[in-house]
Parts: sequence; C-alpha cells; structure tokens
Amino acid sequence: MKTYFPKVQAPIAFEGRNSRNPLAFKWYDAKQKVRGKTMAEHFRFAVAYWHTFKGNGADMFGPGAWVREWNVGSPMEAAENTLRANFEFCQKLGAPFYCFHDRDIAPEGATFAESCNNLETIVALAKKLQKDTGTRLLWGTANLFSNPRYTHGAGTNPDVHVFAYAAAQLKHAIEATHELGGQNYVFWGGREGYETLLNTRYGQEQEQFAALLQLAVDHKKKIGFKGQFLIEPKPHEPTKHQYDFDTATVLSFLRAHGLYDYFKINVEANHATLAGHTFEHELTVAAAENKLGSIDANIGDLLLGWDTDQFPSNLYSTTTAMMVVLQQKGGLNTGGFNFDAKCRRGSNDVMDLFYAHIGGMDAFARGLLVADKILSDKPYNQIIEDRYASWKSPLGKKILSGKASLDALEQYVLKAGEPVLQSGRQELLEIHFNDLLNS
Ligand code: XUL
Ligand code: CO
Repeated sequence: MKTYFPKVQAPIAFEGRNSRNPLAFKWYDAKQKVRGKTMAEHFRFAVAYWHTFKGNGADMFGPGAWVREWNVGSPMEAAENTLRANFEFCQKLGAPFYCFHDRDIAPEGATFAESCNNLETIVALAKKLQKDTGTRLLWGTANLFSNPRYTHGAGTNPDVHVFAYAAAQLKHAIEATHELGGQNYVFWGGREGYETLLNTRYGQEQEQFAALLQLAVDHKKKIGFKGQFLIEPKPHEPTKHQYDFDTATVLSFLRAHGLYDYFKINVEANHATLAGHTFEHELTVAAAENKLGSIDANIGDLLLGWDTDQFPSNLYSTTTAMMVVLQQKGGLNTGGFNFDAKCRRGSNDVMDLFYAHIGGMDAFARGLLVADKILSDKPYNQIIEDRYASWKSPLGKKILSGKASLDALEQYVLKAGEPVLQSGRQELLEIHFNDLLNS
C-alpha cells in the first residue's frame, strides 16, 4: 500500500511539556479530562481538505510551488490518491475529523451530470475509508464560488439560471455530507455579496439568499439529514462586501427571514479580524445566543489586510477563545475545530503539514488549560462578580424581570442621587490573566 507520509510513525504521541520532539504533542493529550470532558471531546479537531491536500502554495504573484505525490494521474485518479492521503494523514496525526468542499474531493466534469457522478464515485470510496480508519466527517460544503459561472454570486446571482445551478449543486453536496455521516453542513457565502451598488439590488439579493437557505432547510428535512446547518461569516474577500459580514449581521438576517432556528454560526478567526473584530468577540456574540456551532481555527496577520489563513500559534488568542467555548452550555456540541489554515508558500515539505497541525492542536490545548484556570480563579472572577453585583439588588432584579417603569426609576434616582464611578479593573485583570498564562 502506497504511503504518502513515510517519515511519520502513526500515531503522533503525547509526550508532555518537557518534550522537544517536534513530532509529539506537548499539551494536547486526547484523553486528559478538563471540566468533565476529554480534550478529544472538547476539540474534535478536523483537517481542512482544501488547504492541506489541494493547496499548492500558489499566490497572486506565482503559480503552485509544491510537489504533492498524491496529485498525479487523471483528475479522478488524483482525486482517489488525494483521498487516501487525507485518511493516512488524519490517522497519523490523530485528528478524528476532516472537512471538505464537494469540488475538493471530486473534480468538476464536462457536464453537471458528470460532476455528480464523479462526486458519487469519490463519496463511495470515502465511505469505505472512513469505515476502515475511523476518521469522520465534521462538515461538508459546496464550492459555489470558484467556477466562473458563479462570478456574480450563487444564491444572490442576478441570473435565475445560475441560482438553479447553485441549488442543484447544493442538493448534491448536502446529500454527499449526509451519506458520509457528516455532523454539520457549512454555508460560506463565497461570492454572495457585491462589487458595486451601482448594479446591485441589495434587498432582492437578500431575499434570494434566504430562499436558497430555505430550500436547503426543506431538503434537509426531506432526506432526514440530522447534521447541524452552520453559516460562516466573512466581511469581504472575494467580494468587496460579503452579505454574511459578521456574526451579528448573520443572526439578524436569519431572524428577519424566519431561518433562525435552523442555523448556528461557524466562526473563523481570520474572518473576525477582517471584520474589525477580535476572534473572541465573534465567539462571544454567537455564544451569547447559544449559537456558536463550530470554529474555523486559524489566524490572520494584522499587518496584512487579507485572509492569510495561518495556523494558530498565539496563546493569548487560543486562551481567550477557549474561555468563550467553555462558557457555552455543552461547548460546541456537534461542532469542532477545523484547521482552515495553510502552510506559508515557503513551507513546501509534507512534514510542514504535520508541524503546522501539531502546533495548532497544542496551542489550543494549552489555551484550554489556561482558560480553565482563569475561569476557576477566585481573584479574577471576584472582580467581575463585584462589577455586576448591583444587578442582584431588588432594583436590578426588577429591571431584568421587566417589572420596572421609567417613573419608578426616576423616583429611585431622586432618592439615591449621583452614582459613584467604579473602576473596571482592566489592568488588574490583565495581570491575573498573564500570571495564569505563565502557570
Ligand atoms: C474562505 C473560507 C472557506 C470556508 C468553507 O475564506 O473560510 O474555506 O471555510 O467554504
Ligand atoms: Co473557513
């Protein structure tokens, strides 16, 4: 049997924090329990098919720079090889899940029917390899943005013919995900947005997008797919303005179109920063409504204004992220941490794929341990407790239970006078945070 990663002995082992072995975990111990759940259960790490196996180091200034042994033969031969490489990689890494776009795993054919046949053939092989290896599908999605037919959008296209094409492709992508026992299905609005308002009926395009999502909800029910539907916000790129701008925008779009109950959010770190938010802001907005469904774990470069999709290594960021995840009831439930991340163009060796994922998994595992400490830390939590203590008073309770009136509050102020400005203790909290980060 051909092996694509002969230098790695399966599986990557946990050696603990004193190890200097780059092919070992120092923090990610799949079996270690934190707050009653193992690390494996908290994270449900997934490998992103498109970056890890289809990525070739190409950028705006140069073509592919990497040689990948699985990428040889006819398009269907290459697809089968790539699938085998994926399962070998996930197994050796110890990642329980993978994620794909329909067009990552199977090539587009000359006709729509041929594309569907290609997908069906590859899905049958994937089903077998999933069974053989135990690797599962975290989520599937449809690539409704690369083919030139989608230049003006898929669901939001001004041409209804393109809308129908996108809907038909979406149907097959959902069915492929269902067939493979996918635990979620992601909608990332690739070109659902606009380049200029001069040619765009914004309101109509919103209605169209809602119609596409409603059709997907109907089809999900029809075929009995139990996976969670997720929307992944992004503010721009490839379009100047993407409609799923950020989490707050998506939640309000879903509410306005009667779709709120059927979707959760897939938060991607680099999309958050492109929207002018922090990663933890987007996670917090979603978790506040128990809508944090899954995470695309990566990081951007704040000096660059585009989606660099780098592997996460920033411990401050993984810690603040894990503080939010730990506080959402049930954590991510059916979701997980998908490394929607790629090695830099200069990291062209297949071994770099291992280093990248191991580093990312360790960064999040360490973040989880520190987040747990912070959330259990008395001095830290007392500051926040004190900050909101007045809301536990009779007055606070009355307001929150909807029993107050502006007249009653006026009477209160006339009696109580001027409130005393309280310190927010930001710097003190930062001291506590860093003390625990180093522990
Ligand atoms: C694009 C992006 C996508 C989605 C899946 O920025 O993040 O890869 O995660 O379509
Ligand atoms: Co993503």
